[in-house]
Amino acid sequence: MLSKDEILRLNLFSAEIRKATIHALSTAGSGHIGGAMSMVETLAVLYGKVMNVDPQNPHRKDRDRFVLSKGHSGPSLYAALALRGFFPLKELETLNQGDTILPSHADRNKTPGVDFSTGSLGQGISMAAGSALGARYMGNSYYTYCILGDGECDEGQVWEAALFCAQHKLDHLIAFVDYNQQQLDGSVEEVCHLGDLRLKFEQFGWYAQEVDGHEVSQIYEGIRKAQGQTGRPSMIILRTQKGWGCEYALAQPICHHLPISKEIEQQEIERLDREIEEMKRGMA
Ligand SMILES: Cc1ncc(C[n+]2csc(CCOP(=O)(O)OP(=O)(O)O)c2C)c(N)n1
Repeated sequence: MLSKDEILRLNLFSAEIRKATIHALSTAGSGHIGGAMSMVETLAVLYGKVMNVDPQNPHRKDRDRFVLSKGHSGPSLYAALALRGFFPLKELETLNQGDTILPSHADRNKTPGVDFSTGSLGQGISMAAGSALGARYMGNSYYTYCILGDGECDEGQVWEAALFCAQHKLDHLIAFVDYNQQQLDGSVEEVCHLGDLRLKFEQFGWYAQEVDGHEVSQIYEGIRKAQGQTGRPSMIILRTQKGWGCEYALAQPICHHLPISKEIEQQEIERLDREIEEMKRGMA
């Protein structure tokens, strides 16, 4: 179980990831804010607590691997990596510009700490399967973590990979679906309803759980339970809201990709700074 201090530290990390992401997106002028925001707490738990990574040596062989299968949400991953020290925070201001190390979608050839190139939805979970199987062949015990989008689950490749992971008993693979119920231009229900996603993964042979994706303690507990599994892969369905933690995005009917002005950045950063102060006071 996480201590109160750990929860505070991870909530503060989440707020810092949000601030750095909004700054990067407003410097670029626009971007995939909705899905970047909804997975922030999971990034905070992974990069702030769970994952064995070394910013000084991003290619260390025994590191845990991370696949951002919903690769368009790169900006909040970059913010988490920068805050962990993989590269200077200043780089966030080059998001999606020519010659940047931080393209809109994740690219392993450009960004320290990014293990897999993603953006074509549906493919990341296959990469994660390969990573987990590769660890076994190499006699390495690292974990592979992977975040999928709920809209992404409309891709047939996700289900082919899900069968493969169960067939090969990939118990060092822990995947998440960011179940924010929205995709690019509408709700998941309207575009292609997923039904009972937890049951579906269970039927595919996975150990599946559902947690509040904005509660760091629940995410952490889910990961600990998943790490206790042997002989089957794990899925953690994150109940989230698209745009969470950015009032401007939350207020839009569709917040997948939005323009973000400097005025909006200022309002959001001031609000997040107030939240940070309140969190710190609450623990004093
Ligand atoms: C194969 C493929 N088809 C279409 C797209 C365009 N696209 C980018 S994001 C997106 C919606 C993704 O929705 P979801 O997976 O729910 O992500 P989130 O809401 O978490 O951002 C689409 C259709 C793509 N990147 N790849």
